[in-house]
Amino acid sequence: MAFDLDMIKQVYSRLGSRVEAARKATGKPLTLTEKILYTHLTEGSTTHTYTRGVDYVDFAPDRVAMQDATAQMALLQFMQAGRPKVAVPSTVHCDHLIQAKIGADADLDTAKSQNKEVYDFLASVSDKYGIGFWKPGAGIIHQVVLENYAFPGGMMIGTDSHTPNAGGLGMIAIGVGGADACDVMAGLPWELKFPKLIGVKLTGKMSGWTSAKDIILKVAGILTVKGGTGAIVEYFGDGAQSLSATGKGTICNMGAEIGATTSIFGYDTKSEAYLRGTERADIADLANAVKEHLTGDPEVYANPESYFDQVIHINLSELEPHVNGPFTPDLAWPISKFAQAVKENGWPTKLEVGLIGSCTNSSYEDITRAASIASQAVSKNIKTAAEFTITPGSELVRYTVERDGYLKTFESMGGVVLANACGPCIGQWARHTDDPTRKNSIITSFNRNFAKRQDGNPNTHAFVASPEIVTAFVIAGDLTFNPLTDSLTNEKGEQVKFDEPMGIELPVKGFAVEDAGYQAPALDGSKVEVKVDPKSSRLQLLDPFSAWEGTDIKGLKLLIKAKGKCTTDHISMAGPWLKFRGHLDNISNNMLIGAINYFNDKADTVKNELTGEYGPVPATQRDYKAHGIGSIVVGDENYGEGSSREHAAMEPRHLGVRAILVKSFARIHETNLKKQGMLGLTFANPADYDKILEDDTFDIVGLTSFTPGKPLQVVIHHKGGLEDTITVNHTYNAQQIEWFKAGGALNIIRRQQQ
Ligand code: MIC
Ligand code: SF4
Repeated sequence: MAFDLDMIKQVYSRLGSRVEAARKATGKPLTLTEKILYTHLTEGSTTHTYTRGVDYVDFAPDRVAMQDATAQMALLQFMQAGRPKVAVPSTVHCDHLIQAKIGADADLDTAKSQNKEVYDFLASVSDKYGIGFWKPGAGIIHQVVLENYAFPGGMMIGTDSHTPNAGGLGMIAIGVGGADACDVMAGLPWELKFPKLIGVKLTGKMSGWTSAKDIILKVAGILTVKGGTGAIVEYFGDGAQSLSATGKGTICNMGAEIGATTSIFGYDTKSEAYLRGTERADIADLANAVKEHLTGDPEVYANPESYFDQVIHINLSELEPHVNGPFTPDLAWPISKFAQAVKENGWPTKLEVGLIGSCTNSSYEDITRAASIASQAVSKNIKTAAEFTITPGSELVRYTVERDGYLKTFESMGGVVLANACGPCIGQWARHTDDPTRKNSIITSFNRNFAKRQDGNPNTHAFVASPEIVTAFVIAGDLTFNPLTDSLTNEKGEQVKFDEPMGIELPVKGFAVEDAGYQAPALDGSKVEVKVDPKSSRLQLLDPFSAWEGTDIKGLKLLIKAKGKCTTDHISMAGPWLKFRGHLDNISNNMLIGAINYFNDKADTVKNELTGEYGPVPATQRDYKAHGIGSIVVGDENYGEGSSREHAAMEPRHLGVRAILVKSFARIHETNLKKQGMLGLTFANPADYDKILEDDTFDIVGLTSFTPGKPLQVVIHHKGGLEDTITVNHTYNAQQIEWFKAGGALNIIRRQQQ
């Protein structure tokens, strides 16, 4: 599991000179983000005159991390790249495929037998290509990375949208699709549009019930799910320095919910304490020696408006705990206004289940703060009203909090400890409910709360808050209760109030673990055989996609015009479908089944233009494919928000959709489409969305002179002979146009290997 100290030394030896060169070239003091980005430019791209939000730049990340649900596709692609070993340190983490049903031990055993084929595949590919393998039960990717691999000033990519969690330790950590990971593991540069910079200045100090989670819940309310698109969010100010490293991790983690490329905090005494506390004193020593480069320049922080594209000020002394939701993570309510919002909107006041943990909030500090509330249920004789689950983020944290008695505290008030895995957060939750048609409320300390996300039930109203607020609500069982001000009636009939939560940042006795769950790869993997059963329903080797035909694309049908929010959960649902993440044809049967059809307000019911009948989206598309007819998908704003899963791009590609035309895209999804050779287009005039009618057919014109910065045209043939020609924009650069022409980026890598 050893982190790569030599690699870190190399990064730090470049840091000073790269920062100096950048200061000289730009003639300006630098933000922390710029320092790290400039340190990771590839040798060929060392100019510093990039226009933010415009120029594509090549970077050389230090690490790659992959979780099991996305690693399968990433590694199936990597296997085709023809490399004997990965070019940068990489790890695989088995966390997403474990279903939460009974409790940690039983659920883990079930997962190991149900997913054996996939775990064996991931373990053998890792062994062969020099990738570190974290077994099921070891923990959730982002927590394990923070504990073991994140380091200040580093740059990492990960096949999961919450990779930015490592920003809590001062690393630029960015979520990507598997095809991007495949490139970096193959030693190719990784391209990113030079980000815009949003500065968040934190002043004051939190107290009482307010925690790091409330900072990001508040920021989400300010910036909304789109506000961070194309930007890196840099936090600074004396308030930032008072936050624990794991608290900073929570903020960066959930920064994915505002669409930010990533978020980051500078190196400070809290980062140092965390590194030392997780047995990485040598990294702390190295970081101390280059400390001045691991934070933004003082001029920048003194005068942020001159250096950031946008600046947000938050006074932590005044920040209230927040509850966000339902159905979207940016609907932010300060706790003092929440009860009223629940009543006014008619959301179910009874709380049925509270869930804490996940990659966002499962640090030692989180658990101790939540436990300090949980223990009051017992000491104050309050009967816990709702169900309660706890998902530790890693075996290291789980083992330590068990040793220190906190798991017992939860169990004594009715909590159920689940496996160290994603579980309910990703819909891997066999929730027991007497009536799924009833509107109901749950509250979690996770980060996403899109409809159906946790339990697949559209009637579930999911809210998001800090673990301690969730715990208090669980005990009260009522969303109109304000834990800060209200009392509860206990079993003796007395009125009791909660004392404020108390947490411990790092375990006084240090972390401990018996088996962290790590498996090192073979030194020489050339003899390791990777087997994929051709009859498997879970794994399928990839066939190359076909190249562009060299002409404009004509006569496309409208597969679906998606209405409103269309996240990757709508495009390629998780939960029960996670088991097909390594089998492109099987998982394609979930394509867009959650998207709402604009013309009938129904999910998974679209008109098949060949038969005139309404049917499921995947079946309709398979029919078009069988007839050699292409189609397009039309969508609204921030299409593809949420996850990094590239299945949301590969499924339409596999089934013959030719273009996705939307008002705007979420970053990772747009790149995923490009990587797979799809056309991702946006309406030049968003109101043209209204011109798209159900029976239209489409021609995409201008492809033979497809050029960066030059819009394309779409001719819409309406039924009855009328026609509209609209302009559509794209963000393809020269390289990405080559991917389109070749039928996908992997076809180019493959060609280079031959
Ligand atoms: C998520 O939180 O949505 C996931 C599940 O972790 C995804 C990755 C996936 O779909 O496998 C993400 O955030 O990227
Ligand atoms: Fe897992 Fe949920 Fe974190 Fe995604 S957000 S990595 S599903 S715990």
